[in-house]
Amino acid sequence: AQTLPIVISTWDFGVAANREAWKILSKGGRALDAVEAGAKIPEADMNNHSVGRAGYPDRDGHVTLDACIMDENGNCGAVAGMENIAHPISVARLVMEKTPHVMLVGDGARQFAIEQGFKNEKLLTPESEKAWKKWLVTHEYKPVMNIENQRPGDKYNHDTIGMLAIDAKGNISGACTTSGMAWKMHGRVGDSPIIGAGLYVDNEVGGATSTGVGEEVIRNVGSFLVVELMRQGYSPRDACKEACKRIIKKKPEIAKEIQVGFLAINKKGEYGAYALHKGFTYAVCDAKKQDLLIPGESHY
Ligand code: SD4
Repeated sequence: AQTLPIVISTWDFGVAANREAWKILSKGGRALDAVEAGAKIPEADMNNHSVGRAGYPDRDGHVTLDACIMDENGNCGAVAGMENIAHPISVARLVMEKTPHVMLVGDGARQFAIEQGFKNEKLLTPESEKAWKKWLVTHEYKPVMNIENQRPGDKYNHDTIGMLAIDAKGNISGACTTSGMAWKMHGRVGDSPIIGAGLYVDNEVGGATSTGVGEEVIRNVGSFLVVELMRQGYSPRDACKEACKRIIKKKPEIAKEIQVGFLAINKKGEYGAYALHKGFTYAVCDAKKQDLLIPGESHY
């Protein structure tokens, strides 16, 4: 049987993020604190061009960040299209804890962050600016699959961290944070900050999160779907597979060309994942092993 606590997260960079979350979970800390601390690792990573600082900008050169967080009591908070603030996951948590709202967007989110003591910073790095200028030459919007999977320093590296944790008390929380698809339209919001799409937690059942081209996840309310399937008795892996099948059924031509991956955990701590295409990975950390990286199964 799976031991608790446990934390799981998307992609190779999930290993380092899990380790940070584990510092909290292993001491009996709360899952909510663990997922926030874990998500902040890729947010701060200058070699990661898909989350937080140093994220690739939209087609107009703005770095706009999306994040959401959800706790064991069904509380949730989110920010979308936020500029100039390095840790959107922490702002999302404050939206949850300090406002009567669930989501703040754009300049309103930035203003709220400043009021809460966050620094106004330039997030576009010279390296990201260079990549953007290079993209402008062709300015063709064609998301590359699994780009996070390439090694840091590679030209394209882009994806989202979704993290799910169960603490020693058995409580579940989740976090999801991203700079969104590189070269997206200004104002575009993906699945990652949308509760039910990029992330969903139900403390009676489990949690789910997603990565990849967010439009197809929003269309199917992906993470909510995965949790509801687990409620009906699906294993985490089978629930993720079914959500992928839903995407394929609705838009078969699009599904062939894009990556989407789901990751899920149930109340017992059993976990699983499924993706449209090969190349998705996820990281698992519990008392037995802190740096497990598992290749996700895929449809194609
Ligand atoms: C989005 N799912 O914005 C997110 C993040 C992503 O590659 O870039 N995935 O659609």
